[in-house]
Amino acid sequence: MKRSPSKNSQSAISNSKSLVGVVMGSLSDWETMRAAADVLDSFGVAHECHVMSAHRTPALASEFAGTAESRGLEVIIAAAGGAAHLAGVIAAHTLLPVLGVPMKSDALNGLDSLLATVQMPAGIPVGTLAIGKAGATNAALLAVAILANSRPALRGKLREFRAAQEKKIRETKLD
Ligand code: RP5
Repeated sequence: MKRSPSKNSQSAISNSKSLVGVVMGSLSDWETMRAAADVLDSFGVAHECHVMSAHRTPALASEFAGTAESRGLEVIIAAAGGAAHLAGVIAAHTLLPVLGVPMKSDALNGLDSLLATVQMPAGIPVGTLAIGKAGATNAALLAVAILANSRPALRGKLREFRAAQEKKIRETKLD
């Protein structure tokens, strides 16, 4: 399980036994996407994180997606900002479920990223989450839920997570 995104094309495709691939368009997205890696870590889900771009490294994005299933990945989380085409391009090259996370952008606060990620043409789906850290967190939780369909132990951990979250809120006291 890698804890930081690989930074060059040579190391951007791994042969590890990761179940989830987390990819992002730029190293500048990592500050946000760490949240996804942290959630996957907390559930003990093996994952790999890489930087690749639909625009700046199109061949790498296509190679990563095209070989993902044969390398054992079961879910891909793809984050990008602005003209955010990474999740869509990845989805076009694989049958694996692709979860898109729109990054908050300087120019339009992530609305551009959201629309670019969510407005896929019929036939190639991207499950799009919220803009920014909430989306990164929920993408990882959704990846866990997908994997948990066929992994009872992981499903148990997800149930415990929900119960702990509920307990914390029920016990919240205001001044
Ligand atoms: C996108 O452009 C990236 O996903 C990032 O969110 C945005 C800005 O990238 P940098 O200019 O910071 O590398 O491709």
